[in-house]
Amino acid sequence: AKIIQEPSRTFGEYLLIPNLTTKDCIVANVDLKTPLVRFKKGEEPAISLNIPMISAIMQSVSDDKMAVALAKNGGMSFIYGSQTIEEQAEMVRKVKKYKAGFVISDSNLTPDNTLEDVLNLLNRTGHSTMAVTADGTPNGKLLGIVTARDYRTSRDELTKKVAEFMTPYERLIVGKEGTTLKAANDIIWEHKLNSLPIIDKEGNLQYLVFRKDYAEDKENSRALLDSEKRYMVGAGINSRDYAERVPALVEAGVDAVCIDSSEGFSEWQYDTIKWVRDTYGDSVKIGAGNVVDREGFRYLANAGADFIKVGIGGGSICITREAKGIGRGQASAVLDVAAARDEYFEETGIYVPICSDGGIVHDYHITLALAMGADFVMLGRYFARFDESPTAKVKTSKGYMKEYWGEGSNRARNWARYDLGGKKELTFEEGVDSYVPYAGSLEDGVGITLHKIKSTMCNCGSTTIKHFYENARLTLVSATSIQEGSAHDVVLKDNQ
Ligand code: MZP
Repeated sequence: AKIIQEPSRTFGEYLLIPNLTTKDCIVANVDLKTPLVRFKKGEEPAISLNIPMISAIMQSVSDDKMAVALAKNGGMSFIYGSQTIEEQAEMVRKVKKYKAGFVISDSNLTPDNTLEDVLNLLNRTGHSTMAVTADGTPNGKLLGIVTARDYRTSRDELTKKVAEFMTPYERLIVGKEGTTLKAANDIIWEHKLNSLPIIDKEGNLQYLVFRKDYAEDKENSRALLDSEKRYMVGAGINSRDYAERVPALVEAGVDAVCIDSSEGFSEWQYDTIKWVRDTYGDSVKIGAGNVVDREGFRYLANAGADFIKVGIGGGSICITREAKGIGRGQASAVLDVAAARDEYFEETGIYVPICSDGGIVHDYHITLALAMGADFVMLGRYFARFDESPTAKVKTSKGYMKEYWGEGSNRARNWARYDLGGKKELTFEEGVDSYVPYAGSLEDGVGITLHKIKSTMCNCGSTTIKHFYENARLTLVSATSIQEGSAHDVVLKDNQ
């Protein structure tokens, strides 16, 4: 055998070293937009994510409810494929039926409600825009239109868009968090504005309030309210029934599919990608994987994969390394594959995004993955903890937990993910059934995680993922210095 002498390393063995933070390097200026699918040099990718996070192709993680919640926050779910084609297509259909459009306010809202209340209602009803009327009925006096922040548009883009819609004599006046709808309308009229952006304490755009004319001017309203837009959603497929599954998913409106396999350096994946290309050309986007090295990446990139997932055996519920002795430390895998992606880009002028899949334990691991060259990360355990995951919330002696099980566990029975032919009765488990600590709502959890990522990027002098990857400096840490990294040599008050 050929022995790779460098040990296989994982995220916990690295730390970032700060770079100069310039004055414009503030959290509000960090843009986490990242490509989802391959693109040619000088061109824009057909699909981008507004945040570098997608949810795992797992029964215990990604159903239609998770997909809507994550899409609202700028990411994307890949709905699990270990269910019938009809069931999976129906979940995709349910996500796509949500319109990022209008809802008339419910009668419980009054002009004195804060805009936060309005935003909560938008979130609950799965809409991004609401007309608020004095009595809550469609025919009532229109007080204003509130649109939730457009999660697919960066703050700068949206601010530019707001400016475009203003007539030249108007100025951009910014309202503060906590304003009531009535107060917002008063500002709009007093300053002769068409719209008022509302910002939070950190200056991030939260939502916009529009002057009522916009509702009366149908043409403008339609253009302004991004209304034909729908949430993006992906779906997992396998290399067996793709000729039936992919058409059903496409018909349901899926934005991208991804071959879900614990080990993707295979001729079956090649055939699956080729079938999609022969059948649909470039119009159906397909991810593939998982691989952990340059060879695996190049094979799938040459096959035509739109993005490539990286990681074998690092998932929190995964026992593949124990069961089969294959895998690679996640950091080493990402570093190697990122270098292969850059080399491929140099050679061909085609950029194939890579996704670090599994093994994210702390929020900072996401930041490290981005610094090491991942374009985005896929997370299972992380999303399973939230209200929006499909599993039961259970009270245990250690507090509230959510159930979380692997696709290779007896519970999921997703044998297609691990299939290499052979007799069915010889299948063996590669995953476990477990609990993860309950963590509340996705929006709150993701909000904190993103804030941490952005703060760290600022420490490293970057406001974009590309700049961060190109300029980040990482250091390996010794076992002793890892100990130094958490509270030490003090007696924690909670433990007394
Ligand atoms: P994590 O975010 O929980 O650490 O890892 C999630 C990833 O683990 C998934 O995206 C998938 O690649 C992988 N996975 C899912 N099921 C199993 C299993 O049963 C598994 N072994 O390894």
